[in-house]
Amino acid sequence: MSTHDFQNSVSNPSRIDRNEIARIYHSPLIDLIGRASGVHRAHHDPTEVQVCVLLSIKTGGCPEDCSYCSQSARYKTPVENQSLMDLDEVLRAARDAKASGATRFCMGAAWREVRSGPQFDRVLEMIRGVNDEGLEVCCTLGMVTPDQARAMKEAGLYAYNHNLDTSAEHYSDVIRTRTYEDRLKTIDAVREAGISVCCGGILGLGETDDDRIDLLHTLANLPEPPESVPVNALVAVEGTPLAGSPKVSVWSMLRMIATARIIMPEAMIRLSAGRLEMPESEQALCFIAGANSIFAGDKLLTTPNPAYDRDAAMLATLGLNPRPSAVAGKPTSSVHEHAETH
Ligand code: SAM
Ligand code: DTB
Ligand code: SF4
Repeated sequence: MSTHDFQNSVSNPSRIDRNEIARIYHSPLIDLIGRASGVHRAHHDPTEVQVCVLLSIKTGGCPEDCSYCSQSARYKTPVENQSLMDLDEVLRAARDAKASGATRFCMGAAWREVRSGPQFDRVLEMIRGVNDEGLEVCCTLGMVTPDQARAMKEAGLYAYNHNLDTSAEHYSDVIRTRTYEDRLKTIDAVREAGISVCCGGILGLGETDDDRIDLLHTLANLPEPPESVPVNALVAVEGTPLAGSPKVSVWSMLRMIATARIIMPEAMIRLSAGRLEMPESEQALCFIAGANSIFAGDKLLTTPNPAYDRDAAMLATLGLNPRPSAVAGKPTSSVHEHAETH
């Protein structure tokens, strides 16, 4: 790493001042992207992206009222409820994901919180099975207790996703059935259990720049910054209170991604929901600004995502290679190889 690159990153990212974040966030976009790109290159291989696959293992009927979500039982959306999937079906999906070049497999459930019992035991079996495939296994199941987090760690869980979504102040405009504090408690339980933390947010919830800066400030000042920070653009779903919201501009995504990259230089920054609406040129800018992961496959949890082959072609065009799994003995087959077989 050159001295110049090092000076461009924030020296102590775990205690970073809000004014400093605001200054970075509001700097001229062209400078912001350039600086973020330098930090990215100093801390990561800029030609590498991690390819993750999502699977909704329990869909819809959620008691929470998150105003962006297709799976809340409170809104009439096009999503069909589905009870917890069978172990075999999940393992089949994980093997398919691995064969397609993904190295991280994330299982999502439309639960407010995990309840210990037969369903949680089945999820623990899923974690064991996916881990045995040499994939980084991630779950997002709502709130968990310290004991549940430890049980998941023991079963082989690599990461847990639990987003803060927006600022503490704006949170109650978006979600009323739980608090920011609830969210932070789960993140704490996950961290204490020794599980890698995946925590980020969504743009397009009617938040201001100050809300975005507050979210970044909270993330970077967690006792340990998250290893993974998903940046989602709202997918406006019919029937939810946020249906009809304006599309998030690429410039907002770039400011968010670039600032996150500068203040959390080691994290994986995931260009998550919203890619279907983004031309490849816009996605390329996000990778230049420091994003280094995507969700692949034609479905996220319930909403559409670019087709697999389209992403493979985009990565090949940009000269981006899928990053090997952190848990596998050897790298899985690459997206490029897969693309060439089509
Ligand atoms: N129920 C669990 C929870 O809320 O933590 C896990 C599943 S939830 C669907 C996972 C994350 O997906 C949410 O925290 C939110 O950040 C993101 N998400 C959900 N719906 C979205 C949408 N319509 N657009 C963008 N991101 C969304
Ligand atoms: C995250 O931040 N984004 C992913 C993953 N974590 C679980 C989920 C996006 C969901 C988008 C809406 C849907 O498909 O239902
Ligand atoms: Fe439920 Fe999670 Fe959707 Fe909120 S985001 S309604 S907790 S599935």
